Amino acid sequence: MIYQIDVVTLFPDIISSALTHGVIGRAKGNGLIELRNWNPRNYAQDKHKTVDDRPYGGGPGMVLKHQPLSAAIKKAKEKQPKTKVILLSPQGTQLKQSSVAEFSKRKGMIIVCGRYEGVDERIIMSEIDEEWSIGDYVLSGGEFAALVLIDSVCRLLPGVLGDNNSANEDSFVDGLLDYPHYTRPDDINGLIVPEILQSGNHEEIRRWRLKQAIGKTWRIRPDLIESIELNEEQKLLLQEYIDEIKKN
Ligand code: 4GN
Repeated sequence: MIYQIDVVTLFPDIISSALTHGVIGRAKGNGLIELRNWNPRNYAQDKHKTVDDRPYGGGPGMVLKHQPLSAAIKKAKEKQPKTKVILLSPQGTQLKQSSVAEFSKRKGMIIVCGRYEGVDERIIMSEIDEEWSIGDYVLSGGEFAALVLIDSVCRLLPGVLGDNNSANEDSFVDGLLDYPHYTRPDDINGLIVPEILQSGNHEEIRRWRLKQAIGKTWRIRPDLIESIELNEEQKLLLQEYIDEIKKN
């Protein structure tokens, strides 16, 4: 099953060029992902190909016009008639790893990228099914938010990451931050790799990593600890972590 991504954007090169790199670029080359861009500019009707206009009520900036945007969305929908149309904006529901995982189970996405001060509200009323945000900050356009959504979703698709299991071990999959990673050499200016990681004892290594993940989450993201239910092993490891801190 090929994951279908249709992006409605005034700057298709931002989307296309960013997705030529790394694992997502390879997945596109391997035919695991299909990406199409739809530029509202190509559907503008006047000779100047106008896509924006002044806001009713006055004020600074311009608003993305209904007609060219609506026409571009319609073309995207012809490729994916049943797929939900997503707008990325600060008003959306904040994206979480759990929502990313849900997107990766769909057949594809139609993503609308806004520009200027905003898009005509009638687009949101009649063409947009879901509004999502990548976080509480403002971007000059939806393209970088779209790339965050596309990257986070595509790396979860079967066959995109080399190791079949590596996405299952990510941060947030169990609601926790990641454990520390090391590679050679074992000593960098006296900063040494924890002994246990060189022991070959897989059960001890698993336990150490889980303890570090829980401990780090407890220290720097207590809100995440509050939002999950720790199992008995995780409670014990957190207590061990706290006791170790107190000793030192
Ligand atoms: C998305 C889009 C932030 C986000 C955006 C976000 C473009 N900024 N936090 N900017 O996910 C007005 C029209 C602002 C589109 C929008």
